[in-house]
Amino acid sequence: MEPLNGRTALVTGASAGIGEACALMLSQAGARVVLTGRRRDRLEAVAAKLRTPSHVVELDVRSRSEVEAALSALPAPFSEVDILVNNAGLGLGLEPAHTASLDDWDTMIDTNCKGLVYVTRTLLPGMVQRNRGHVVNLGSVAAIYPYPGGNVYGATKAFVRQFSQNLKADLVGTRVRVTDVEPGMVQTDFSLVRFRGDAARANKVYEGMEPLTATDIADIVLFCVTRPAHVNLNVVEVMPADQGFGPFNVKRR
Ligand code: NDP
Ligand code: 8X3
Repeated sequence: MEPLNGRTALVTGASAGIGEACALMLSQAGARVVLTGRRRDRLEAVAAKLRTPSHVVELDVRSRSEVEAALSALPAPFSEVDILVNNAGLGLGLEPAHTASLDDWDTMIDTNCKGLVYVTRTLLPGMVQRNRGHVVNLGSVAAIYPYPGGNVYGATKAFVRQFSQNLKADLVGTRVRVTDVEPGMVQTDFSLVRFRGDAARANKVYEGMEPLTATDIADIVLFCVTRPAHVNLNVVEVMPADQGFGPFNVKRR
């Protein structure tokens, strides 16, 4: 395992769930951490738990100008980001395409696709210039396996998969690595956000089965970023043992 001492990690959406777990685990492995997200109080609470130096940036990844301004002016010793975890994201709703909210679709595209692109494009030139870096994107099994109501959420994660692989194509010959981590069901605030604060509905998603935890995913992210510099994990797909694939849906009359 390559140690992370002296390395700088930047995690988007570090205020909860998988992002928070990644910040904690990367810090435990020795990296200093830049925590970004919209909820400053939550970011500061996470920062207080870290054992390495940290820097909090209140940031909505949907704002290109905010992203460019904040991330191109990170203070020393946080200015040279070695590990970018593009984690900020969300699913909204589970309605079929013909009744789903177009506003929700906009929000998912703006956050999961455009936000990820803004952050990556701002930090990538520095990584290439230093010939050192790792971009870890949070995709999803929803990128590959369709399900009813997954319409735009799954499509945003398919974008993340293809963008990750195209980044890798562009970066061949540099020591900048790219990994797309694609989890199945992870119990976080994800379903609470998807169902707009309906805790009973959110809890039902994980009822009677053992979901992945945010720490399970952070552990995988840590594994990816601590491989020797010549090793690039392209895509890591992970599901709970209790989750599987559905059969084709056939409507019979
Ligand atoms: P959470 O809801 O627990 O966390 C989401 C994080 O994203 C929060 O820290 C939130 O911070 C941040 N975020 C959301 N919108 C924005 C925004 N506009 N700008 C900045 N930050 C934002 O969910 P998870 O931890 O589960 O999700 C993290 C990632 O993992 C997402 O990309 C999700 O799609 C993906 N994923 C999750 C799975 C699951 O089953 N949980 C499975 C597969 C993938 P704040 O609100 O403070 O801005
Ligand atoms: C979140 C996992 O299966 O709810 O990306 O879409 S799922």
